[in-house]
Amino acid sequence: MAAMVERGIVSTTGLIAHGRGEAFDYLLGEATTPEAEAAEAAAAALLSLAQRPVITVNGNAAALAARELGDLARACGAPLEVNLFHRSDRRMDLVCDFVEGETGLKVLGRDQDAVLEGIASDRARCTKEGLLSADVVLIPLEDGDRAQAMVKAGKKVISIDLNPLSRTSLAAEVAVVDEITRAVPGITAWCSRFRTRPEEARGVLAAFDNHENLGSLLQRICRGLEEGPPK
Ligand code: PTJ
Repeated sequence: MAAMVERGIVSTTGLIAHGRGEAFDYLLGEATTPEAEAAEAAAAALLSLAQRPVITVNGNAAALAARELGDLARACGAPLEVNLFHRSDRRMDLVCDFVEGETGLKVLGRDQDAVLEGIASDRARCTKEGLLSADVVLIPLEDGDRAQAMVKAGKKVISIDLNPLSRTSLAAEVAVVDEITRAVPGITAWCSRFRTRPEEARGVLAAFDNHENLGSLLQRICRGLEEGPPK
């Protein structure tokens, strides 16, 4: 990630966000929990059943998992849209070029021609073709304001965020609390399964309750802390 900051892909604030994520990953045992697995299945179900799914990509997501996000985009038929919090024209070009080079896919975001209501920062900028007209949006490593604005705009939001208490995780329809490099291949595998099984996808989605799943994750973290260090 430090090298990615030097290249201009990751912002300096992105390094701090990365550290926040790592701290939660330690509390979760640096592994995909059963709750994360359930959320990954529900996320894939939502993406598979969507009319216009979109995957947003920021600097951190690009640096950590560009290829994996490209595989997921192919598996669920969603375009990748680059969208930066710390935006400059130079950084937009750098991240778009990087993601296109890693995935072999053309990304949306170079020509932002729309604005998402309810956000003061540059992060409101998006594309009409992508994010603005999406019904389901996957937002890896997203800040809370933008996640809430998307929910308010009527979009079904899937987050990937290691913090189960973040505003993003709480606002999402499906919050995947897992490290991005584990979460994305997990979601992709479920998408491949649901391609020929829409009924199964509907069943998985109907059985998923985000609030309950986050509660169960928090209990898991608390149990781990009470048990103390592994022997
Ligand atoms: O590239 P930009 O300019 O768009 O900026 C991107 C950042 C990440 C700086 C910006 O979106 C931001 O400040 O995000 P937040 O509010 O820090 O939220 C990021 C969330 O991602 C935090 O809750 C972290 O715990 C979580 N996170 C960090 N690393 C990972 C992670 N979740 C999953 N996997 C990770 N590797």
